[in-house]
Amino acid sequence: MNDESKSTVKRDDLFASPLGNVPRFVFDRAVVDVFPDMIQRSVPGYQTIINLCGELAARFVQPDSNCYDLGCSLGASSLAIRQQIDQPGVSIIAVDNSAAMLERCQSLLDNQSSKTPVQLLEADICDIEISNASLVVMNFTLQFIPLDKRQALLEKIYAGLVPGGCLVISEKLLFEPESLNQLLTELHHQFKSAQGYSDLEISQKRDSIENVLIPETLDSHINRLKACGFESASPWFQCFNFASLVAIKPA
Ligand code: GEK
Repeated sequence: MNDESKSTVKRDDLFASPLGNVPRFVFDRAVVDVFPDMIQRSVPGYQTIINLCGELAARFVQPDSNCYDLGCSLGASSLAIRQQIDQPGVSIIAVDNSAAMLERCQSLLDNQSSKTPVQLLEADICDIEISNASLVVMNFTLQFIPLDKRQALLEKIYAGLVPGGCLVISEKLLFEPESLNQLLTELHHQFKSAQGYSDLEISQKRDSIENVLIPETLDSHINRLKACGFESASPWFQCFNFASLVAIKPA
């Protein structure tokens, strides 16, 4: 057993004390240490979405193809995918630009026995090559990509998918009109309160992530996917202002 499997999940208290000037959110070592707790208590439906990535992998992953986990963090999606597939010749390529995330991710992957290899790549997902992909998962990562780079990234994913390949995108959403956005935001904050976050934690995290995480409307996502060639694109899950979409490349 290595150190990772012995450690318990650390509670996220990064924003619990008054910080004065709240720093811009970054995926550093401090975030890595609390990440599993942070994402579970901040994203309603997170575990359901991760589990579904495994189900979709069982359905869509083709022999001798690649799966991509873009913005893999600690590899939750890769771990779920790897558990559900037994097709031969499959490689999972898990990409993140945070070295701290990937270091921890590697030790978590080492704890799971599987015949499917996972290659970790420290890179900007806008710069990597995507090829021979039967499944691409981008869970809560597109929202961190500059708006003017999103179309090109989605076009690259579409081109790299094999016919019949599947893209999963999970995102925090923006709503229109503003009154509806306000309602969904308040419901999300209520969820975070129920998960044990204080009002101070919620407001400091919001300040830290503002202009780092840029949400878009569901219509913007669907329109972009369709413009890239994904004729079939639909949300399959939504809880408050978080949703997950599937998009299928025509066979
Ligand atoms: C999960 N998918 O557990 N290139 C590569 N990685 C990036 C980039 C980029 N340009 N921008 C941000 N990241 C995971 C959760 S977290 C979501 C994904 C969240 C990485 C960043 O380092 C972080 O690890 C991840 O995207 C976003 O299902 O924390 O809200």
